[in-house]
Amino acid sequence: MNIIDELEWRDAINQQTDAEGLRELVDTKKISLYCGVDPTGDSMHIGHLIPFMMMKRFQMMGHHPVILIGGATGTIGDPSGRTSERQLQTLEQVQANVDALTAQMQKLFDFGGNSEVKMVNNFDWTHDLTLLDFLREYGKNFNINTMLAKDIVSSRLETGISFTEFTYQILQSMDFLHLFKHEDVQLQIGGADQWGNITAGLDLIRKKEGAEAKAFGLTIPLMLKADGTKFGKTAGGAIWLDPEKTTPFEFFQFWLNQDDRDVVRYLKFFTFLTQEEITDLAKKVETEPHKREAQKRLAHEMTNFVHGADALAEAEKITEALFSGDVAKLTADEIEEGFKNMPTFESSKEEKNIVEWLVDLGIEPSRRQAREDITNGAISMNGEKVTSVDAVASPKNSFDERFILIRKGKKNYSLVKLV
Ligand code: 545
Repeated sequence: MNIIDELEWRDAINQQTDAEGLRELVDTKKISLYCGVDPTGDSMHIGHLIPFMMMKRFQMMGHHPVILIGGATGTIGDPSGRTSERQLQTLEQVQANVDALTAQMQKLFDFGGNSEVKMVNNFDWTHDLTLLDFLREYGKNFNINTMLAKDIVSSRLETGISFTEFTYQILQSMDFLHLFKHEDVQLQIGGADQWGNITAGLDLIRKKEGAEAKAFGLTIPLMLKADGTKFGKTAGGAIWLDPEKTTPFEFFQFWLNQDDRDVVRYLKFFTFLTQEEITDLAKKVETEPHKREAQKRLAHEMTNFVHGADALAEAEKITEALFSGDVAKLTADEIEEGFKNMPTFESSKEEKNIVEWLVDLGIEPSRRQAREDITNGAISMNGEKVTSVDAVASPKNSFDERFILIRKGKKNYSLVKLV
């Protein structure tokens, strides 16, 4: 089975410039291929990750991925898929984002020592190009009519597009040509929105290197959810790879909560599980969906890949504690992570009668209600049932003098921060 069969099985191919030619090429040799990311932000989200996961699949089959960080293109910004002109970032901002994305890529794809993955920055071959060279060497090969006909540009003609953003496709084309010549890169991949830029690059390669030049383009379909809503977005926004923006626990929960109708597609698309393993999990979605084994495996694989084994263990531990109610075994940091999005209250570190304290904080509406809930055994503090209305809330009985956790009923948690 070659890489193209593998991608087809995973429903990971949208468009190809020459499907037969590429199939033949990967059957005869190990190729170099590339995908770029622009430093327009300081972290990728899971949508951006997709083509890089596909690059890893090429690598696993012996091919050579090149990751391009757009230190040059990032100062302009790709108009693809956007409906309005971008605000230029400062060069300092771009550089800070280059650093952040480089670190993120390194963590994910490990370029260390004998790794096969290479990283390049298009600033290196763009920054000293003069305007006249740009116009004479490259501009001459671009036909305005062809450029205008690209979706990216044509969709913006009504609202307007600057010369700067219009020129973006030339910059990305120069990269493909540069990598074709200097790194023997024969394939560029990207999300479906990159089709116009990728084909522009192929045109340039043919014009400069001759019609027989063997270079190819492949795009990956846009991820959709079975219910028609946008993939990768939750009420809290995008799912980021940066653990400061989306904690590993939230990340884990995102995958765990996927619909039965979507989970198998995601296993194929995102994980490195084998076809046999995925087929097996798909059967379990059919026969015992209540066990949610496919979702658990998806959450496990993704969190392990993006955040590593320790963060995964912590996310699984928090998930299990929340499910069983046995929160006492969690550390203060785990409490903070697991309860980030639950109702939060602040209390002083003074000891106080539990009834008074619950009412003062607003967790209980009245003393009468608080007493009633306690007597009925509906209130627990730090995972233990409160048995007396005379109990006290105290930093002595807290997580690291930082948090007290109150549960009302089966799963209504309130996090009280001691300040
Ligand atoms: C630049 C120079 C090249 C080749 C490619 C590029 C980047 C490309 C682009 N890609 C997108 C991107 O998003 C910003 C991320 C912020 C952290 O704009 N012109 O940089 C996304 N890409 C991944 C996928 C994508 C694409 O990084 O290709 O389709 C999203 O899934 O939008 O020589």
